[in-house]
Amino acid sequence: MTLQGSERDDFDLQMMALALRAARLGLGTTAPNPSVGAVIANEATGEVISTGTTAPGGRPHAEPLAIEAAGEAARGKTIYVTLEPCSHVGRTRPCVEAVLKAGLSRVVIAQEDPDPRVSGRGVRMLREAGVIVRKSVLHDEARWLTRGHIVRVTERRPFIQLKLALSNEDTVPLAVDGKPNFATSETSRAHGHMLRARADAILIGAGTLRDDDPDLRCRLPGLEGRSPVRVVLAGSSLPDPARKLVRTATETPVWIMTTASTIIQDQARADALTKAGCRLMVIGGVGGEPWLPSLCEALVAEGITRLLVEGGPTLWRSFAKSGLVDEVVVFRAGRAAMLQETAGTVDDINQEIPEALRSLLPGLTLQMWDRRVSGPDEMITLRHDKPA
Ligand code: AOF
Ligand code: ZN
Repeated sequence: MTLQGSERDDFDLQMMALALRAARLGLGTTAPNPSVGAVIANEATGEVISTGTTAPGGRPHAEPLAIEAAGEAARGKTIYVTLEPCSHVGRTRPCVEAVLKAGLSRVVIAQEDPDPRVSGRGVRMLREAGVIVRKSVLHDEARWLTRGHIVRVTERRPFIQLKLALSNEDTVPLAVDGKPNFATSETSRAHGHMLRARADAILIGAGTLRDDDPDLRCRLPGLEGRSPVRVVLAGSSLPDPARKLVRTATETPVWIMTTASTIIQDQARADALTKAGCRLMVIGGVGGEPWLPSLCEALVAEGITRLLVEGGPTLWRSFAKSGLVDEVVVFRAGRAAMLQETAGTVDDINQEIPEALRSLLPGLTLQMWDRRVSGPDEMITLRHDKPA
C-alpha cells in the first residue's frame, strides 16, 4: 500500500514537521553551516526509520547521518529534508550522492539552498537520476529556521534577534550599583538563556557592559557548553579589563569590535584586553561611531549566522534604525495576568504591539508572531520580515 493524494500530503507535513524539530536542535552549534534536519520514513507503513541533524561544527550534514542510521532500511523510502541536499564537494562528498547511493526513491524538501554552490542543482541532479522530488513543504517555517544561513549568503549579515526585558511599566530596568536589576522572573531568564544556546554570537554595547557587568553565558543545566561567542560593540572607548566578561575571556571567547581610532586612543588598554584573552577586531565607523553593516560583515566573515542582541537601548535603537532586525523577543515583567486567554491563537486584542516598543525600536514595522505566558511574565515574539 502506498499513500495517495491528501493522505500523502498529510504524511509529508508530519514528517517535515519532525525534520524541522530535528533541525531546531542544532541551532547555535553548526555555524557557519545551517542546522538542517532530515527524516527517513516509510510512507507505506507510516514508520519513521531515522532522523539526523547537522553535526556540531557543521559536518557531517543531516542527510548522511540519517542515512547511516537507517542502513539498508533506507532503500526505496522517502527522505524529508529542511534544506535542499547539497550538490557540491565540500569537506565531504555531496549529500545528493549519499541519497542516490542509499537508494532512496523520493526526496521531500522544504526549501532550496541559496548557497550559489547548490541553488537548485541538488534538486536537478536528483531528478535526473530518477528520484521523485517534492519541494516547498512547510517552506515558510523552514525559511525562518534557516534564516541565518539565507541572509548570510544573500545579504552578508547574520540573522539578528533582539532580546528585551521590560519592567511591568514597560520601561527598561536600570542597573543598580553595578548589578543588573532583574525585572523578569526566573522562568523568563531561563527562556533568555535558551535564546543564547541557539545563537552563534551574543552582542552587547559598551554601556550595558559597564552598567550590568554581565556574564552572558548560557547557564541552563546541561546546556552550559552551548554558550555563544560574546561580542562587545565598543564605540568611543574600550571596556574596562576588570569586567567579568574580560576575566572569563579564556574560557568563553570575547570579541571586542571597535574602530581603529578607538584603539589608537587607548593602546595600553587595548594591549591589556588582548593579554586577558579578548580578541580586538577593527570595524568601520561613521562619524566616530561603529557602523553596523561593517559589524555584520565582520561577524559573517567569522562564520556567525545567528546573532542575539541583548542590550541595551542604544544598541536596540541603532539596529532598528538600520533595519537590521529579524526577530524581537520581549519579556514584560508581571504581565501574565493581563494576557488574554486565547487558546493558543493570537486574536485582535493580542495583536496589539506594546507602545513602548515604538520608541525603543523606531522605524520598524513588526508583526506579532507569538504571545505567551512565561511564569508571571509575558513573552512576545515579533518578526520583521521583508518580502522574500
Ligand atoms: C546539506 N545538509 O545538513 C547542511 C547543508 O562547507 P560544507 O561542505 O559543509 O558545505 C556547507 C554548505 O552546505 C552550506 O553553505 C549549505 O549550503 C549546505 N548545508 N547542506 O545538504 C546539511 N548543513
Ligand atoms: Zn550536504
